[in-house]
Amino acid sequence: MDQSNRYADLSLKEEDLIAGGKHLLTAYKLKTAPGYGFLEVAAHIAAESSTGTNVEVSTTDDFTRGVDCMVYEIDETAFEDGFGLFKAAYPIELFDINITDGQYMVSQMHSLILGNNQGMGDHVGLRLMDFMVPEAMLKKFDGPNVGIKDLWKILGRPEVDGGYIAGTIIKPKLGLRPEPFAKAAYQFWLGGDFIKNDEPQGNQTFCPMKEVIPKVVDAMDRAQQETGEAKLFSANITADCYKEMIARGNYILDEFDKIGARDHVAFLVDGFVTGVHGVTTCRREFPDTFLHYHRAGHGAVTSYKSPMGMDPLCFMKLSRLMGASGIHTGTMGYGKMEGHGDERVLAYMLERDECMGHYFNQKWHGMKPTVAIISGGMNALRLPGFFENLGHGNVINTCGGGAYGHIDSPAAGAKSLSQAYDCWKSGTDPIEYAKTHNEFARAFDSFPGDADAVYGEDWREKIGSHK
Ligand code: CAP
Ligand code: MG
Repeated sequence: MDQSNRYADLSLKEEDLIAGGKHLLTAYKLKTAPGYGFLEVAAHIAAESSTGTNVEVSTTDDFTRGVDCMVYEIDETAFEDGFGLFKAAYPIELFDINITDGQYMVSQMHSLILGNNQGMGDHVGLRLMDFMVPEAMLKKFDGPNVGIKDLWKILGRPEVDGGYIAGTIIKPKLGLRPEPFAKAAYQFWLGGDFIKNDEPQGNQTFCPMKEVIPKVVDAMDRAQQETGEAKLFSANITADCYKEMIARGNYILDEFDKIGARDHVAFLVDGFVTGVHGVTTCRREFPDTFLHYHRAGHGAVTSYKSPMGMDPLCFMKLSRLMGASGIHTGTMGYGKMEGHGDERVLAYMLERDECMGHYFNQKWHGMKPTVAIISGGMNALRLPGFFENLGHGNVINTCGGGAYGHIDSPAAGAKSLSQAYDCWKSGTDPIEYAKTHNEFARAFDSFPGDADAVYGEDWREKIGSHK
């Protein structure tokens, strides 16, 4: 049934919808199944995502029709791969508010704008490319409470433009028992700021949480005393049940409290696999703890290889609405994961108070920022180019292989990361910089494949021998 006479009005103007402030706007990439018209399917999506179904139902009344989602713009040939674009406006009345506090929830919003419409049979691809939340809704999402400025403060840095946070992920990913785990942490902290659990690390029988955490606390204590610097640890509290997450969180905070370092802890939540529930549990149960949104599995819905799901930009926006203090944005083409240089916008959308996305300008109306966490195949050699592309270094960067793969030591690996930032910030040519900075120079020897690819094979002669 073609429902475009009810769920589409191409005379509606986007500027009027924005000025009215009563709609959440969306942009979708769509390819119809053979035999279906573009507007027909777009209207069906609007129906299924708001007040309708595939047929007229007799229970519909005038009020119902007043809150229909409306397709207001289409461009059937917008993309080279045979996909078209349509935009649709959702009246804000469609969105669910909590009975406890009147706040909007991300779960229902997600299930409406990217829910059943994913499985419809009259399209072969539907991807949410961008969305824009109006002020009236935006102010009623939790948003972040803790941010990078709180971490800068702990590190003794300025709260504005406090710079690069050099981090790592304890590697190997699995298989370290408590003693070697804590040793790995201690060794990195001698040169770096921030350590995170790798996302599958939690409470394995060979490394029980209640054995490893006290050892990590001790490692932090020793590293802080030895270096005279504050150190940070992002502990994974991901679990199926919120009670387990809260129990883990409380246990970890209590342990770090023993050295007065409760605020040196972040909580890592695997927000894609737990869903909004896991993130919001952490956001609300531990409002004073930095919420580290790790997104393992997100590629299933964000990968550019897929005609489905959502653009990574939408994923980022959802995480800020939920209240993530920081989220993995990928490495914008400089590391091992899928991505490209123009993904700068992911970081800008998270950290700015207003940002132009792929289709919409999003105003955040003072919502606190979410910091970009840069991870995945990074090392000191890749960082100067990354900072240049992004235009700043106010990020958390975690390099697992890039730190523990440094041929001298994890501490040297950590130092090479901060040196890479210093090199870029000072505008020095990396080859020149390497001549006077041993840890950075030794990163060339540690990652010769990257060194050849990024700086050319003659780096060996230019830098000379550093041992
Ligand atoms: C990085 C990492 C992260 C990825 C996830 C890993 O380790 O710990 O999970 O960064 O991707 O296991 O790969 P390396 P993303 O530094 O050793 O690569 O950050 O894009 O969500
Ligand atoms: Mg990992």
